[in-house]
Amino acid sequence: MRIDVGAGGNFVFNPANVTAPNGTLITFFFPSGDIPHSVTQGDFSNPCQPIAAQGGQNGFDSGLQNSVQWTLNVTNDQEPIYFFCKSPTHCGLGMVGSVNAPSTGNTFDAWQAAAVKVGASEQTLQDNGPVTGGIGAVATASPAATSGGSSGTSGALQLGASSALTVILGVVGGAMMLVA
Ligand SMILES: [Cu+2]
Repeated sequence: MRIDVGAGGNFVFNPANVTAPNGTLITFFFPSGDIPHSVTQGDFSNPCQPIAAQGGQNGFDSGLQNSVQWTLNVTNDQEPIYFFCKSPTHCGLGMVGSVNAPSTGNTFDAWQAAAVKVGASEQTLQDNGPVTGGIGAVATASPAATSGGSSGTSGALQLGASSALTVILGVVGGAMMLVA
């Protein structure tokens, strides 16, 4: 399952709410560019702030990133999982998402409305870098570079192939220079 971060250059996750049973891998694709984004686990009752640790377990946090992909594994589909972007002002502009949010009560729409209500009062957060683990969904690795997320896994493979080609050409070029 794929979620695009900052899709279309907007302060959104797309899709912003997904239904994902246990074992679902959700891969977030971060765009290239000057504006970093994050996928930071939040708490419905305290929008635009990282969720408090539960039983010694912190919420997941990608850290502020560009041009990476990052995967969460859903481990508790019985509770909704809320997340937001901690890049300054983004959450208050409504850059939030959810996994398995209910259709009534604490819905995605209610979560986003609560974030927008925080708006300009949003507190700037420190970037403490990637946090693996998570509550109800866990990251097992830090973000990894992509080609910018425009073409997903195949793009990453293409980038790998072209990088290898560049290395080969570089070696050939170096050899030629030595011969010359
Ligand atoms: Cu953002």
